Amino acid sequence: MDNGPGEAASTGGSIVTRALITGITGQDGSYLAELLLSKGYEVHGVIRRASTFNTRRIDHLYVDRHERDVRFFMHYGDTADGTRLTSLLAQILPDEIYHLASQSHVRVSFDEPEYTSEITGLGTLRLLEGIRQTGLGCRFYQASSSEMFGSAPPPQNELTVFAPRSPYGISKLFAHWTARNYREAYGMYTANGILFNHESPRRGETFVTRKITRAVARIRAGLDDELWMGNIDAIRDWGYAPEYVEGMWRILQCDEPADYVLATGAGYSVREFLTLAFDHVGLDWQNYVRFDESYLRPTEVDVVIGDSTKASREIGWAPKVHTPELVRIMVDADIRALAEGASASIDRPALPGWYPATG
Ligand code: NAP
Ligand code: F7E
Repeated sequence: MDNGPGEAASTGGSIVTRALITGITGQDGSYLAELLLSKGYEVHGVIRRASTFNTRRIDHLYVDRHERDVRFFMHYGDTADGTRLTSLLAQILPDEIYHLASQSHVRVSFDEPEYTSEITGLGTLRLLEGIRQTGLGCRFYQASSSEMFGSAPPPQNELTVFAPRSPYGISKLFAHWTARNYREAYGMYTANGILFNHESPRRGETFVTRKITRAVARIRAGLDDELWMGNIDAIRDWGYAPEYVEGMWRILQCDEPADYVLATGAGYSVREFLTLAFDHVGLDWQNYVRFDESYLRPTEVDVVIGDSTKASREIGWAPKVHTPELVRIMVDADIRALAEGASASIDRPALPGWYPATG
């Protein structure tokens, strides 16, 4: 698919900012696309060719390219394919690039370390090299991760020494340092957002939060009676994804490129998340949760809790939704989705006023 021309830089005489989002079909990509469209951007997204539909999270944004005033375009591409990425850059000529595409599952990265390095690590290098070779003067956002902190003690901030514990964390660290190197070596505008876990009703179903909230909805409905889990002592700093993509945008609006931690600053164990989620529907998690060692990781990140003081001070970013409210949002959305059927499993825009009406 390639449903958009690259030359539309202005509408009705006004200059339109053009963004390219890799990973647009993912949780963050879908919220970010909505946010940028609501700000008047022209949005181009890279999607992977698949034998099944993988655009569930962005279908509501799609506009036939023959319509008037189309500002949303999709292009086939893959972070494994540098030639294609470079030709897309030359065709689209983006002002801002949000590089979100990645093999993003930590447990899977132990099963597929080479593939994860290829997509999550080298993918960033391919894109940056494409920007350098085409001479684009665009801004570049790299989706860095708290997983890079690994075993470093909390709270972690921009000055914490990285100690990754998974092929995913190591691949993200390669990408993070590559973005910094292109900033320093070539004067390119590259910024890293070091984001702690952020979740939503659009979260992939195999991440722990969504796995739990889906299970709670199904158990409540009498469809399941057990939930198999791994290490429930791990502690994470869980925020709300729509707020984090707004942080990504703020990071790229700075005059000078820099790296920022985005986090809520509070840690909860998986056990506490289970308690909050089951309590919300009046159930006791201990009656349903079972242990399955296949969900354990060869090396675990025991505790990450972020300190986003720098983001608060320099870009005015601060999260409003904390973990307990996030749990309620996700459980309620999964209960609703179950009642309405699978086609309703993608929630509607979450923060009124941010997004265009999408039906
Ligand atoms: P996600 O839901 O897993 O989405 C990942 C996106 O990358 C999807 O659009 C996926 O496409 C795409 N992708 C995967 N492999 C690709 C390839 N080879 N070529 C092109 N696209 C590919 O992840 P997310 O939660 O939105 O996270 C966005 C980014 O932030 C990721 O880089 C993630 O590693 C990073 N991050 C996430 C968190 C978090 O808590 N969510 C925290 C820190 C950093 P398909 O839809 O076709 O699979
Ligand atoms: O695991 C434990 C698991 O897979 C969280 C990605 O977005 O955030 C995410 O990575 C914790 C871990 O997320 C199960 O061992 C227990 O300690 O939801 P998760 P993650 O590994 O923190 C970072 C910041 C990213 O960048 C990543 O892209 O929960 N856990 N039992 C389990 N985890 C899963 N998935 N499934 C279980 O059954």
